[in-house]
Amino acid sequence: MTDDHLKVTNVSYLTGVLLDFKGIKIREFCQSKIESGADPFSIFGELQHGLEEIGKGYEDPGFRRYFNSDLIVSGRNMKRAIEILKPLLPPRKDGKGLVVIGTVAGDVHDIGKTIFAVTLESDGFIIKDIGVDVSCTGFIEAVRETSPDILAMSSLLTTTLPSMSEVIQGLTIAGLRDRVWVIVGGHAVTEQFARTIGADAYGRDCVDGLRKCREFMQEKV
Ligand code: B12
Repeated sequence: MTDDHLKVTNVSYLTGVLLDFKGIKIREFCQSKIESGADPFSIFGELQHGLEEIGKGYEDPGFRRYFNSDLIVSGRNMKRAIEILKPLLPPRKDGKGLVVIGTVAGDVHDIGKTIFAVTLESDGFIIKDIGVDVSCTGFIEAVRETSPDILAMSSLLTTTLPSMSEVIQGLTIAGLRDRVWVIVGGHAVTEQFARTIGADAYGRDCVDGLRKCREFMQEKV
C-alpha cells in the first residue's frame, strides 16, 4: 500500500464523517482526535481537507459526485465540530486588540470566519463578529462605531470578491482607511487579490491570519 493510497482512504473517511446526516460520526471523530492528543487546529485542518474534497466533487463538471444537500450536511457537521472544539480554545482576556469580522455581502459561508474569530479570541483579541452577508455600509458603520484595530473580511465565493474592494474604497471615502488594518481571507481570496484591492494582509488560513494580526499590533506599539 502506497502513501498515496493512504491519503485517498483518509480523505474518503473524512468525507464520510462530514456527510453523516445524523452528526454522530463527527462527534466520534472529534472525541477520538481529542483523546489522542491532537490540537484543535490540526483537527479543523483535517476536516477542511474533507470539505475541500466535497467542494471538488460538487464543482466537477465531468462527474458531479456531490450536490447542494451535501454542502448543507457537511456545513452543519463542521459547525458541530466547532462547538465541540471551541471549549479547547477558551478566550483570553488580554485585550490585544479589537477585531471586527464578517463575511461579505452575498455570501453566507461562516465556518472559516468563525474558526478565525475563535482563533483570534483564544489569543487575546476582542472580537466583534458582525455575521454573514454584511453589506458594504454594514462594515463601514461597524468600523465607524467601534473603532477597531483590525477589520477582517471573509469571502468563499468568487462572485462576492468585489465586495471586499468596495468596502476598502468605502473606508477611504469615509476617511476611516488610515485608522484600521484590513485583513482578508476565505477560499476565494488569494494573496495577489488582497494586494490588488489594497488590503493590508491576506490570511491563507487561521494560523497565518493570526500571525499577521499579531504583527499589526506589534507595529502599533
Ligand atoms: C459547506 C459549504 C457550504 C455551506 C456553508 C455552511 C456555512 N454555514 O458556512 C452552504 C450549504 C450554505 C453553501 C452554500 C453555497 N455554496 Co458552498 N461550500 C461549502 C464547502 C463545501 C465548505 C466551505 C467551508 O466551510 N470550508 C472550511 C473552512 C474552514 O474553510 P474556509 O472558509 O476557506 O476558511 C479557512 C481559510 O480560508 C481561512 N479564512 C476564512 N475566512 C477568513 C477570513 C480572514 C480575514 C482570514 C485571515 C482567514 C480566513 O481560515 C479558515 C481556516 O483555516 C465549500 C468547498 C470548499 N472547498 O471550501 C463550498 C463552496 C465554497 N461553495 C460553493 C458554492 C458554489 C455555493 C453555492 C453558490 C451553492 C448553490 N448553488 O447554492 C451556495 C452559496 C450560498 C451563499 N450565497 O453564500 C463553491 C464556491 C465556488 C466559487 N468559486 O465561488 C465552493 C468552493 C464549492 C465548489 N468547489 O464549487 N456552501
